[in-house]
Amino acid sequence: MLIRIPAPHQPLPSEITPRDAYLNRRTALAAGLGLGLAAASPLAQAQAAPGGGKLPKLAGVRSAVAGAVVMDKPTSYADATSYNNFYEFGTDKSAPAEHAHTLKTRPWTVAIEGECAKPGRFDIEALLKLAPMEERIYRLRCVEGWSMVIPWMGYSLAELLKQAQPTSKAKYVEFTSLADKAQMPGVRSGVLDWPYVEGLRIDEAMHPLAMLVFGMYGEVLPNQNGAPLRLALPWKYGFKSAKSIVRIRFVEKEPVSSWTKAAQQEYGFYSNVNPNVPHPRWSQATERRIGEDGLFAKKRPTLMFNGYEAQVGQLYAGMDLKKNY
Ligand SMILES: Nc1nc2c(c(=O)[nH]1)N[C@H]1C(S)=C(S)[C@@H](COP(=O)(O)O)O[C@H]1N2
Ligand SMILES: [Mo]
Repeated sequence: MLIRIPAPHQPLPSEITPRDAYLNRRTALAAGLGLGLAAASPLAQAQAAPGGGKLPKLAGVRSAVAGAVVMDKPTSYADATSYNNFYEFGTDKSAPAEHAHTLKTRPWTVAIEGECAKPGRFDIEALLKLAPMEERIYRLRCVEGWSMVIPWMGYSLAELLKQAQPTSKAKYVEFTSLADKAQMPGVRSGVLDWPYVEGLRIDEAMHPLAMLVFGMYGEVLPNQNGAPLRLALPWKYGFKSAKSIVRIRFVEKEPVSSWTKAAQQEYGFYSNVNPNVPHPRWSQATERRIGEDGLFAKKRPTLMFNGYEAQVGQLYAGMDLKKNY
């Protein structure tokens, strides 16, 4: 039996989970679905946190990357697929689930461009086979003050990036989402400057926790969650994790993301989760975990780097995190 010793900054599950959820997890652990046996048991968590059962299955093994599996209880599939931000389909939380059925996820290619020795186009079928599919359970903290816990299927973004052999000029990576008015009704509105663009410093992009995601809850991604592939960057605010990506470009200069363009003082390039740096219009000290909205539900304290400080803190050593928000 493996005993997991939480890092000092990580509260014990018994401290952060409502009592009944905690007891449920104890039962699941006793049944062999917990972390001890899960490493050898593909999709163990998917059994504990079922998907919708309507989309193709996507199998994977429990990730061995440090910090890739948090102990928090996964958000229900129903909540994770009905309360979404995907402005290409509208600004209401319910709009993506209502409208994203018009998104065509096949055929799909991702262009790799810019400062690299091997630019090219990757077909989605090739991307699915590029590296072993892993299951990781990440916290997702939206800049708006709510959070979820999602079992993603995918692999480290670095697996793809290294194939392209970035040059020494590749200081940053820019990600572009699909923007097609015919498939995405929200793109007809001027709420953002389309296409949706995001960016990372190259060392952030190469960090093993930066994940290229193809599925969730043991199934392929629902359209509203960014099918057929998106990012999951668990230590950053949710908007950094671009959905339905069609282009990845290695660049020398810091990319300007869509949200920074829209409101530079509010959405900085780094956008690391940080309870000590408030958004200009609200505090970031606490969060509402989706699914815990009962009468007695308490807000949770937001964790530095969303609880991933032990893994990613070094990336920002010596940086003023208030200036580099
Ligand atoms: N292309 C694109 N990607 C996007 C967004 C978007 O509007 N368009 N919203 C972001 C925001 S604000 C969040 S919180 C997450 C939500 O991901 P989820 O719906 O899978 O929970 O997706 C991010 N990725
Ligand atoms: Mo968000």
